[in-house]
Amino acid sequence: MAQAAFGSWWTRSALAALVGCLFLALAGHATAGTSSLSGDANCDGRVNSIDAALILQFDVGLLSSLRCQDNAETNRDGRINAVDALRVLQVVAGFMDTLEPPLVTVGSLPLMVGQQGFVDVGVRNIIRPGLCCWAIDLRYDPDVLSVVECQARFTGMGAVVCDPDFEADAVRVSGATPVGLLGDLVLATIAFRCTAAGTSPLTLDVGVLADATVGNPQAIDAEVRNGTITCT
Ligand SMILES: [Ca+2]
Ligand SMILES: [Ca+2]
Repeated sequence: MAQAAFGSWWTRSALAALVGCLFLALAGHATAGTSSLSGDANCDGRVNSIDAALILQFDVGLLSSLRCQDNAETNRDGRINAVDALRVLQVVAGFMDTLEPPLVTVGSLPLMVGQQGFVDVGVRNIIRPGLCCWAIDLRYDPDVLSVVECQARFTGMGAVVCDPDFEADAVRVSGATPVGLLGDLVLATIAFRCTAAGTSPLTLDVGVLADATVGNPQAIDAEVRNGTITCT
């Protein structure tokens, strides 16, 4: 009798300890820090199935908040739900390369008047099926800068153009390839010369950014990070 009672106590205690450990693991309290990593719902610096479980628990109301709630919103649709959890699991399983948002970027430079410098126009975090087609205008202040040269940097199968004289204040970088380009890519390198003192914004105007879906390219919803060139 006493042995049975002890066994029952031990079983309940073990279960309670196990549930406690699972809760701590799922909540990520033991290792939580800060992170802006998309998908990292518990801020432990990793994106894994624990994050997917946390997002699902939040979605069904078992958790009222997440430690890094902004990270849990992975597809920028304004909701944290099973779609976000699925995207996390796709990364875990290797079906997606990253949950970080696609970006179109251009660099920034300080230059002396009369001096020449280079900035790259590129894309980051491109996932499968990859980048197929792009047409991106880089606008600048022609009272401060002149374009010396514009060189397309893509050398694979397809066609690319970098037009330094597209408009009086804009360079156009465009290209197309049947092979989906993945990851981080430099699309063009542009040489500017400072012609007067001042600061010129480098503003990206993304006209086309489409993926390599066979027969039906889809627009890639990318964030834009502009740059500046300061001439002194
Ligand atoms: Ca995590
Ligand atoms: Ca979402």
